[in-house]
Amino acid sequence: MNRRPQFQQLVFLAPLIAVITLGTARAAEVNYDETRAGVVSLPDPLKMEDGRSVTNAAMWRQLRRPEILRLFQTQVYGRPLPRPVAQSFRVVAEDRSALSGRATRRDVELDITAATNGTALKFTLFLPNHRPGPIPVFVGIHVFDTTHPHPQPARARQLTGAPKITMEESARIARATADLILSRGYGLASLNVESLAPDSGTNYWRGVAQLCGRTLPGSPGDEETGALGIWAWGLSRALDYFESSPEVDARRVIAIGHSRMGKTALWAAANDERFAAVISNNSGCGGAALSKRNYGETVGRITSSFPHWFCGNFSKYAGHEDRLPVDQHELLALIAPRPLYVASAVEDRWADPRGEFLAALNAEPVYRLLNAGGPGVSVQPPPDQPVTGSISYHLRHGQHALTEYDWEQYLAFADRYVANAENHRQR
Ligand code: GTR
Repeated sequence: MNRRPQFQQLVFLAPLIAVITLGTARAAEVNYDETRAGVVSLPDPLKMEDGRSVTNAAMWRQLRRPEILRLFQTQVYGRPLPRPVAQSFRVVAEDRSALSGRATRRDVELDITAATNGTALKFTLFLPNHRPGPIPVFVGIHVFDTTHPHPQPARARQLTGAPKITMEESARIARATADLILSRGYGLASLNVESLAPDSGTNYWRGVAQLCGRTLPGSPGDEETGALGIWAWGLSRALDYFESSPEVDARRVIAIGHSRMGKTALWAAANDERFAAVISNNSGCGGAALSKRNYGETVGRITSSFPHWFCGNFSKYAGHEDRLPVDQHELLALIAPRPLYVASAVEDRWADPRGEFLAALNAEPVYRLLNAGGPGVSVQPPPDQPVTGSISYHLRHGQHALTEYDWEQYLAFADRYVANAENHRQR
C-alpha cells in the first residue's frame, strides 16, 4: 500500500484547501453589525447619466425615468416579456356565496396562445357581496393562499411567521384575513405561481417563458427576465382582466406582496403604471432594501441561492455591489407619485429593515418633485409607530411575516390614499 503520494498530494493541496475553507467561512458570515454595513454612496435619482440635474416633472418622465427603468431591466430583473398579442380569460368556476355568503369567488384562467391552448395564469378573485362596484382590489401572488380551502402549511408559515403551524390554524388566519379585507369593502386576488414560473432554478422557465418560446433549461441570460419578472408579468395580466370586469375598479388596484412576492409587486408596478399603489411587506434584498449596504442578505447570496429570480447580469455584482449603476431607492422612485408602502419587521434582519427604510427615504426627492410627500421623517421610526404619506413606512415588532397588524396599516393606507383619493392617477 503506498499512501505517500496521496499524503504528498494533500500537502500540496493544503494551501488551496485552506483558501477554499477560509473563503467559505467568509462567505458564510452574514453581517448584522450596522457599523460594518458600509458607507453607501447612492446614485442620485435626479441626476441624468449625462450629468444634468432633473429639475421638473417632464424631465423626470421623459428622460430620467426611462434611464432608470432600463438599468433595472438590463442589470437586475431582465427585460419584461411583452403583453400577449392575443389573450383570453376564462372563468372556470364561480361561487356567489363564498365565505359564508359574504363574497363572490371566481377562479380565472388566462390563455395566451390559441394554437396550443397554453394556460399562462390561474388566479382567484374574491369580491365582497355587500358593496356595489366598481370595487378596489388588492392583488398579490400567493399572498392570500390561506384564503383557499386547503392552504399550504409552508405558505401559511410565510404569512404568519409561525415556525410550525397547523392546517387548522392556517385556515383560521386565512379566513380572518379575508374577512377583514372584504368587510372593509376591498376585493382580493391571489395568483398561482406555478403556471407562471415555478419557483425553482431548474423549472422556472417551464411556464410562461416556455409559452413565449424558450426551449432550453438554464439560468436567465444576461438581460433575460428571471422568475420575478415573469411573476410581475402575471400581475399585469390580472390587471388586464380587471380592466375588462365592470365590478372591479381597475383604476384602484393595489399590488401587494410579502418577501419574494414583495420584490415582485414593486417590479410589477415599476413597469406597469396602471397599478394605483404598491405595498412591499418585508421584501428585503432585490426588493425595497438597498443593495449597496452590506447587511443581511446581499446580492452575492441572493444570486447564488436564487439565480433564477433575476437576469444573468445581476450576479455580476455579487461582491461588487459598489459597481451597481442603480439601487433600490430608484426602484421605489419608479413608483412615484403613486402611493407606496414599505414595511419591515424588527427580527427580520435578513431583509435589512434599515436598508428598506433608507431606500424609502432616498426615493422621497422624486416624490417631492412630482408634488407627492415622502415618509415625512428623516430617521427610521421606532417599532409599531407607522409614518404615513404618499410613501408610508412601518417597522413592526416580530418576525418575517405578513400579519394582521400589517394588514390594519395597509387598509388604512388604502382607504386614505387609494380608495378615497380622487387624484391618485394624476401625474
Ligand atoms: C429567502 C430569501 C429572501 C426572501 C425570502 C422569502 O430565502 O433569501 O430574499 O425572498 O426567502 O421570499 O420568503
